[in-house]
Amino acid sequence: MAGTAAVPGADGGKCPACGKPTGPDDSMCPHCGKALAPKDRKKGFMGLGFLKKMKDAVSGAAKKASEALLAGVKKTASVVRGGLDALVGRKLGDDECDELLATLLQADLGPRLSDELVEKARDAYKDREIQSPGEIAAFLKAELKKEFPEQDSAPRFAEKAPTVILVVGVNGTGKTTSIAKLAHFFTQRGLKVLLAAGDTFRAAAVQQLVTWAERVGCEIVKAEQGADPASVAYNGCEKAMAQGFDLLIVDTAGRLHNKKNLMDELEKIRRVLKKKLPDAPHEVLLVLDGTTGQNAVQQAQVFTKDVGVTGLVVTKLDGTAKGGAVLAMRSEVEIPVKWIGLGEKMTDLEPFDADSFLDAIFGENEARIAPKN
Ligand SMILES: Nc1nc2c(ncn2[C@@H]2O[C@H](COP(=O)(O)OP(=O)(O)O)[C@@H](O)[C@H]2O)c(=O)[nH]1
Ligand SMILES: [Mg+2]
Repeated sequence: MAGTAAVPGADGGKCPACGKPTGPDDSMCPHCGKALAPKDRKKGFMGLGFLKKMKDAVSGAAKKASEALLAGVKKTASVVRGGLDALVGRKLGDDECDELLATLLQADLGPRLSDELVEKARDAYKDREIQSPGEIAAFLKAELKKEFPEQDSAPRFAEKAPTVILVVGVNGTGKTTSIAKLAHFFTQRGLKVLLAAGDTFRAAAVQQLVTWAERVGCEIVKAEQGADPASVAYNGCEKAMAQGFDLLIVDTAGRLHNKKNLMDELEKIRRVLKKKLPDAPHEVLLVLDGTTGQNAVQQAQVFTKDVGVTGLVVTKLDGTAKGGAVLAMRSEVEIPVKWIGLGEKMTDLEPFDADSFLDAIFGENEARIAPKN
């Protein structure tokens, strides 16, 4: 493979049958045709082929899983669709605009975005771009689509393994569960994943991640309760580099009683990771509890200012009618939503795909009309 001169045996890149070098993307030995396990593929290099394959895997997963998504966000969808259905057959006057606003607020799209959408719908109706309130769903979908540039939600990978993902957020939002889900997602796709139990504040937090690592079938680096989280992250990074892991995912504590301490701790973890790998962390994911709606939006604003967040994970969308907060994030916080949590199992995570999400909320059969600029 061009640019990936594999050294036999280095970074696991050796066929167990013929002993010849393998590439990072090979599912079969290119020399003797033996099927290769992930451990037999070359590690330590993420070529363009690899990055493309991962991006395809992520976007493919989003499209395929849309049934899970439909089921996951059905509470939010029923609020939105119920509200829009009530307008069908009426003129879009002041009362109807008020009702539309109330519907969007109830689904927690937030005051700013909701106002903006209602005003756009009102203008479009005046300009006869929308002929009847029945077309509002398609119109809103098209307007919201403009807010989500496609490439934005793609996960970030290091050009050369390991990629380091730091996971931050307030306690109880679903950090540890989301880490397990991410580990499962990437392990299933052939990556060698290592976890670092950086929430050393409570012994139970370490144990929770250990249990998940066993279920997922990946390795974990941990320390005693009370140990310095930055040293756990450092040890994780060292092991990931030395043993050819593709991905290191670092868990962190999220107690907010003293925000400055928390931010200092996260900053120290970043600093220490950089000592081992100057580009790390390659991704900082902020986990937000979707059931808290606009509070999640506020948390996003606080964290993104201080911690260099590169992506959002919005969890618990299965339990709420406030899933519109995912859309509010986009207008209030300049960080893309990358993953959404749709349940407590390790399979209940999807890459965020704006099209599928908007379909799930506003109705799949609504025409995707092009918004007028
Ligand atoms: N329904 C549902 N529950 C979730 C989801 N993600 C996490 N949880 C639950 O939220 C609780 C807190 O999760 P945890 O990962 O421990 O949060 P952390 O404190 O941020 O690490 C647990 O009971 C999880 O099972 C989700 O997407 N849907
Ligand atoms: Mg946790």
